[in-house]
Amino acid sequence: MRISQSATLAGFRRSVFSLSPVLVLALLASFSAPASAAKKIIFDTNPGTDDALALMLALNSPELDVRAITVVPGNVTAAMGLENALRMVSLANRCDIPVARGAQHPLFQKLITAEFWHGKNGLADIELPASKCKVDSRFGPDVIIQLVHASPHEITLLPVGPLTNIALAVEKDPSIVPLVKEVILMGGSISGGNVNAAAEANIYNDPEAAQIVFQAGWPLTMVGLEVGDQALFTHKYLDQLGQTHGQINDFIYSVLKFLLNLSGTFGAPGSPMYDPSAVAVAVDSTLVKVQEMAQCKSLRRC
Ligand SMILES: [Ca+2]
Repeated sequence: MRISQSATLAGFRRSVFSLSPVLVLALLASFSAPASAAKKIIFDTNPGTDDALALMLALNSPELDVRAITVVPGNVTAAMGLENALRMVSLANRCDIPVARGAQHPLFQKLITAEFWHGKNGLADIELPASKCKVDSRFGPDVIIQLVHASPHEITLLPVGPLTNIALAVEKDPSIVPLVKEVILMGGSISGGNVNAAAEANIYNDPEAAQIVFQAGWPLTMVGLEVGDQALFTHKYLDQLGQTHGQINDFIYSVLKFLLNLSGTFGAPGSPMYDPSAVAVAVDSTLVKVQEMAQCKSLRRC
């Protein structure tokens, strides 16, 4: 495979080193309001247990200003994911953030959900109170398009699920591509998958959407499986988290306890922090080392 280094191909970076779970824990415990200079993000998500951790991390990181949450199916159905997103935003007392319904299925593939990993309700079987927040009436990809045009060169897209909504936004309005500040996504792998030997779940669930997003030509940082696998959340950190209490804290504690028990059944020493790692990179890009890689305009020309 030939790797080109032209200017338009230089934006695709991959993360190769882990971040500290201690820092993730510290950020999870931070509850400051967004600062005015905070990075504007659109959080595209399929909640989902690690999506829940990532969302709470984003909402409670003063470095980030969550402008919208768009929901995509993947870990759970679109309807369940939307309900979960609304309940979590309500728990965080952030009904000011638009939560929009997105795609209902992958572009071409059959939807494959993963309740076995995320619990029957997608949130570790934790029943959050009914949401006091209302769903935004707009279609998720339209929210992305509108917000990017409203704040050109300022919006960071932060997808932590299949890339269906992002791809739909690009297909509907390609003019957003040069107006997006950057894309930081959780997905992909360079050393082996978690669905099969090669594929990571977010990419596997909608590979056509992933191709559109990876080839769009915008600056893109892929926070792949390797990063989350090195950012292991262990019982030691859970014990630390359990020493403080609050609605969000207790919810996060229960999700992490569920994930640690699940990881334990596979003999793993801790639970990988996949989606939270992408948020952490958005908070502080120096947490990881990245390697510039070629971004192919066409798979046949790579
Ligand atoms: Ca996810």
